[in-house]
Amino acid sequence: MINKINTLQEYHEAYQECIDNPEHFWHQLARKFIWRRPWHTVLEWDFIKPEIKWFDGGGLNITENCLDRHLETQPNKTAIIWESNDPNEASVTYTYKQLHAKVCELANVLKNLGVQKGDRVCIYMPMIPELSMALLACARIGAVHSVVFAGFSSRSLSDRINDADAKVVLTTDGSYRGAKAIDLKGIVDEALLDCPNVQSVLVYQRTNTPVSMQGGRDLWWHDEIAKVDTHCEPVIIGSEDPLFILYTSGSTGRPKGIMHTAGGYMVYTAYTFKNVFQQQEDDIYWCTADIGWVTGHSYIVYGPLLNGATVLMFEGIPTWPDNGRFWDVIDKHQVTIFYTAPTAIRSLMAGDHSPKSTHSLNSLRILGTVGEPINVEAWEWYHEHVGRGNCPIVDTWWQTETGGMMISPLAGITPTKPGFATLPLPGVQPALLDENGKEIEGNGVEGKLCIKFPWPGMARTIWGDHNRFRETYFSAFPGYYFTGDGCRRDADGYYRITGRVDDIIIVSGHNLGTAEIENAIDEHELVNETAVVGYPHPVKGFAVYAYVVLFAEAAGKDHDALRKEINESISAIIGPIGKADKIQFVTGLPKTRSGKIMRRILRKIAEGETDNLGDTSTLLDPGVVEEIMRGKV
Ligand code: 7RM
Repeated sequence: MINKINTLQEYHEAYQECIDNPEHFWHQLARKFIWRRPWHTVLEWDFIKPEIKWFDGGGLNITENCLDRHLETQPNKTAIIWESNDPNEASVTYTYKQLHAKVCELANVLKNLGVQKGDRVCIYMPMIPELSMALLACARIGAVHSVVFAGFSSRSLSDRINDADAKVVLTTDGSYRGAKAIDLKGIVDEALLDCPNVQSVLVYQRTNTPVSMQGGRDLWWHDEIAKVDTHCEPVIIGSEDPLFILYTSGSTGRPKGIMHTAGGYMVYTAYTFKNVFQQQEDDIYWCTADIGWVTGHSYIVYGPLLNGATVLMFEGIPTWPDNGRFWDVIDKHQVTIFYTAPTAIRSLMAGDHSPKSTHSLNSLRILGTVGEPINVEAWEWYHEHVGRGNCPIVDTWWQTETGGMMISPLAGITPTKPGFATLPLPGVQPALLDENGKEIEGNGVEGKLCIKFPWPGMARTIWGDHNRFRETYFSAFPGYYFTGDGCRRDADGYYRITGRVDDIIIVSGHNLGTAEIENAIDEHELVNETAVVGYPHPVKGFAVYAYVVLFAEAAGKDHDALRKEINESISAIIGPIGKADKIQFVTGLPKTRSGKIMRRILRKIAEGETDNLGDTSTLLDPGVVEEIMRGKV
């Protein structure tokens, strides 16, 4: 159905075609989908305002393309295979026909709760099939989903619910993660103390643990499903109407509600999924991300289902009940395409977590990675120990904001190099910019990665704050979308992402804003001020290093006890993923005369650098640096 590139020459042709006539290129692709109303304009754009519109005037429902269209051709094909956290619990499968029915039922429940087109629904659920159904049910009726990763704290949840002004929350009684059971409903209850506009909470029973149900607000999923049938007409929405909001960390303050619209996102995720993975009809595709992140949205839910693929969904973690779980699951379900993150790869490289001789892994055909730069050692280990030396690796660079993959090999087609995301996909026009905002031409160069032409999957705004959208992505280099990443283009024109150039730390593939963590630490009553930086970590990619200045009242307090309390505070406000690996107590922070903390210096110290600290001449008190270096933890 969706155009597939089959050779390197075809890739180069498609790439060129998309430069010469992007509107024609995307028009031809978009025509392959079910539209209920044709578009009048393929593309309108302005990177200064910024305003981007794809397929404007068109009307569609993405679930018709994910589900209904496959009912004619392959109703009994497996859409979802679900593997429980507990290896002894039976797996569950849904065919396209069954999934369609489940989604329609849930959509009818949402309608009964008063949810209408354009309303926001917050989804806070573990990795069970009902989570995919929840996204699709919202899309079915034109509601805007806002999924919050179920590892976030109640405070993060309430902030996101309020920012999006969601009136319904979908959750479960509890969740399992390895040996742990988590009281999700309890976290929701706590969050909702601060969310006056939430009218209903729909609770799916996953753990059968006792929870409190607030009368007039909380409803059991199964009770409501019992009241509806499996027929639900799709609500047709405009191409440029919102499909979802997904929050991502900002370098300052509050998280940003990245908003994606329906038409362009649909075309882009479907096209990139098909081509990057070179997906075939009989593939069993497994992406280990959580649906709470964009990778899950685009490449567990929308991209694969748009292509009628079979998707494996896994509830658990790689290390439980033992370190072979990923390999067990691959063999059990005969996974052919496996997509994971460098942090997972690095944790499985360590110790004896490698696949054993009892693991076959010979169903695997293609491997993928996403989320952070992958170091050469991890790439080679992945290739040799997981791919058994014969599976192409696609290192896919993209972002929440880009909606889909941007720079990536096409599996088995683009020659790869360890550590390189290789070449831009058709429609993606990267540019490397220097400090003065000048585009650096030619090869063998390095700069800040920008994109100079729109692609259909790109975010359209930050929910409720278009100014911040412009400021964050379109103002550093006027006329360009700025990614926040540094990048090298080597002699062959291959791209290698070198990491963030802003105040975002990627810890185990999760983006954390330094400001966010600092805010959380500052909440401790004995903390005066703090500066947070990332430092390289062998497994997590980066880990959090916090420099903390205490109030005088803290004198004599046990430092290890304080460290524990500070991490509890981070855990409560952001979630356990934000915890600091290292906390150093200092008497002052290196600041410029204008009062700005010089994180550049702190980053170097955290990395273990002792002499090359760069220019310290603008420091108010250079003595502070000496002290910090002496006390490094
Ligand atoms: C998909 C996703 C985005 C940031 C991005 C980069 C980093 C992602 C790669 C990568 C090097 C990769 N969305 N990043 N993929 N860096 N190589 N293949 O991760 O919004 O959560 O993060 O992640 O810094 O800007 S995200």
